[in-house]
Amino acid sequence: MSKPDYLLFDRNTKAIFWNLNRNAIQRMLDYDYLVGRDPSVVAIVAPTQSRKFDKFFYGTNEIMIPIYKSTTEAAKDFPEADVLLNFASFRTAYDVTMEALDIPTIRTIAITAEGIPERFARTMRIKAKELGKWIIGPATVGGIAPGAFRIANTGGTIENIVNSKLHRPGSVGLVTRSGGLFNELSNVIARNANGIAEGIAIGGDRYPGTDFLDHMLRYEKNPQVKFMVLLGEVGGTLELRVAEAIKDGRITKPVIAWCIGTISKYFGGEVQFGHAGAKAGVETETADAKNAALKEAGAYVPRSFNELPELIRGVYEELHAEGKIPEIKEPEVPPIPEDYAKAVKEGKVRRPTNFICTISDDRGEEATYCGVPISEVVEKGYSIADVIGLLWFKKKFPDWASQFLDMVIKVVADHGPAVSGAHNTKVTARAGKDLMSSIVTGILTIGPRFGGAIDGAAKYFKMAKEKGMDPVEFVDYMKKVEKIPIPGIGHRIKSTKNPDKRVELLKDFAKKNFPSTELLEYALEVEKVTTSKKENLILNVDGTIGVLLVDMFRALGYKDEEIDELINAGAFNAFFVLGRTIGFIGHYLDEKRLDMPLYRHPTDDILYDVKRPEGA
Ligand code: Q5B
Repeated sequence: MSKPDYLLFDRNTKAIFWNLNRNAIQRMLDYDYLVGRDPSVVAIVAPTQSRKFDKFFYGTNEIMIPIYKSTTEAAKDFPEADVLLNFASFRTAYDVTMEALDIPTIRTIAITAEGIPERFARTMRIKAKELGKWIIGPATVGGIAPGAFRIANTGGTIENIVNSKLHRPGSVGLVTRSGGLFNELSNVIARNANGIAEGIAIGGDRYPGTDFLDHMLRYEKNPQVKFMVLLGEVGGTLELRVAEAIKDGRITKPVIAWCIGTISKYFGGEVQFGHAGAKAGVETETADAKNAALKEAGAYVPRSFNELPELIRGVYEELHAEGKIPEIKEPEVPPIPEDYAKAVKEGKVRRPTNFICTISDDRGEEATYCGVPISEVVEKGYSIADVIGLLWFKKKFPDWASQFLDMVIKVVADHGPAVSGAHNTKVTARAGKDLMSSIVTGILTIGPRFGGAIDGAAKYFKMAKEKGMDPVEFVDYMKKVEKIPIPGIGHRIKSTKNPDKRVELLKDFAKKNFPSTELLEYALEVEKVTTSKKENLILNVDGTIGVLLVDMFRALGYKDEEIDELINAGAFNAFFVLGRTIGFIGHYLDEKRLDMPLYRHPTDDILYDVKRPEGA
C-alpha cells in the first residue's frame, strides 16, 4: 500500500541494510518486535561476505536475512524496500549512495558515515533532489517514526525508547542536527508533551542531504504532527530557511526552535564545535542571530536551552486544551527478550552444561594442557610422551615412563607397506582420495588381529596373573573357555628364529628402568608354552606393550580397577593408533610423491568360486 508523500516511513516500510552491522540490525528488529510490526530489515548488502544469509532474533524466534553482494541485486529481490540504510564507511558511502539513487524502488537513503568530502555530499544532495528522493545524513544516527520504523540505533536502548515514548506516535515533529541531542529532545518532549510523531536528525555535516526545512514541510502536511521542535546549532543558514518559511506561510503549525552554541560569543575568534558544520563564519550564522531571526519570524524561542522543556509543555498544554491534541491510549509494551550472552555476563541466568572437559582449557590468554600452558610445555622441553601424559592420563609422568612411551610410539610408527593398515592407506591414496580419507582406512584396520591386540593382551594376561593361573592353565583357558587366540601372542613373520627386534628393545628398556616387570615375566612364561607348540607364537609387539603398560601404570600407583578402566576405554590400543598414524601418513605421502595410478588387484591372485544359485 502506498503512503502519502509527506511520510518517509510507516509500519510497512521495508529497508535494505548496507553493511553487516549485526548490532544495529538487531536493534531495528527489536524495535519492530516492540511495536508489533513485521521485521523491517529484509536484506543486507555486504560485498565481502561469502555467507548468503545471517540469523537474527525477532522476539524469541530466529529469522534469516539474506545477504547480497550489491544493493542492485537486493533491490531486485525486494522491490518493496524503499529505504536504504547506508552504513558503509566514509570511503564507500558515496558510491553506495549513488548506486542506490539510480535504483527506482529506493526512495530514502540514510547515511551514517562521517567525513564524506563536502564535494561528494553536494553531488549526492543535488542528484537526490533532482530525482525527488530523500537523503538523511551524512553523519547522522538517522531518525524514527514512532510505532512504525526506526533507523538503526536512533533512540538508543529499548529502555530509552520506551521511556522516551518512541514506541508509539505522539504529536510533535522533531528535527535536530545531532543524534545525541535527538535522544535528549525525544525524552524532553515525552516528559513535557505526548512524544514525537516523527523525528529526523539531519546530521552534522555542512551539506546534509536534506535539511530542517525539507522535513518540516513534510511535517506541515502530516496531520499527526500538531507542532514542531527544531534544535539547530551555530553555523550555516539552514535555520534561517525555516524562519523564512514561517514568515511566508509555508509553515503554519507552531514551531519551537532553539539554536545551540550561543556560548560561542564568549570565545575569542571563530569557534568550531563538534560537528563539521558547527562553525559560524559570519554574524548571521551565529546561534544568537539565528535564534533572533526565528523568534522574529514567529517561532517560540526560549531564552536558554534550560527553558526549552517549559516552552514545549506550554505549547502542548495549550493545543491540548484547545482539543487539537487528543489523549493517547498507551499501548501494551511486550518485554524484549534479553540476549543470552548478556544475561549470562550479568549473572542473571544459569544453565547446566552439556559437556565437561578436564584435560585442556582455551578460555584464557593461552591454552593449557591439563593446567600447563603450551608455552611452558615448549619452554620446559616436554616430550610428545609428556604431552600424552597430560592430555590422556592427566599426569606428569616420571622420566622412565615418558621415555618408555616415547619408545612405544617410535617402534610402532611403521612396519612396512605390507601390513593391512599401510596397504589400505596406499590403495585409498591411489584411488585419488585425500590424506584424511586415506589414513582413516588404515586406522580402521587396527583391531584384535592387527595392532589392536594391546588392550586384549593387557586384559587377559593381567586377569590370568591376578587369578593365579599358571601359564599352561592360561593357554588352555584361552583355548577352551574364551575360545580366542591369546591377544599379544603370535606373529605372521616373526618367530623364535626371527625375533622381533622391537620386542627386544622394549623388554630391555623395561627390565633396566621399570621398578617392576612382574606381568612381563609372566607373559614370557606363557610365551615359552606357546612357542613350544609353534615357533611364531611369540610374545609379539602388541603383547609386549600391553603387559608393560600394566606394569608401568601399577608402578605409577594406579589401582587394578583403574587400569581395567583404561584398558576397557581403549587407552592402550591408542598408542598403536597414534604411532602407526605416523607411518600411514608417510605411506600416503609416498603414494602422492610417486603419483601412483589406481590400484587394481591381479585376478590371478583371486580364487573365483562363483556359482549360479538354483532357479536364477
Ligand atoms: N595360534 C597374529 O597368525 C596372528 C595364536 C595361536 C594361541 C594365539 C595370530 C593372532 C593374536 C592377535 C595378535 C597382533 C594373526 C599381532 C601386529 C602388528 C604388526 C603386524 C606385522 C605390525 C598371526 C596358526 C596356528 C593355529 C592357531 C595358533 C595363532 N595365534 N594360538 N594364541 N595368539 N594373534 N595380533 O601366523 O593348531 O594350527 O589350528 O591372531 O596378537 O599386528 O608386522 O605383520 O607391526 O604391523 O596367521 O607386528 O597369531 O597364524 O592364525 O593361521 O594360526 O597358531 O590357533 O593353530 P598366523 P594362524 P592350529 S602383531
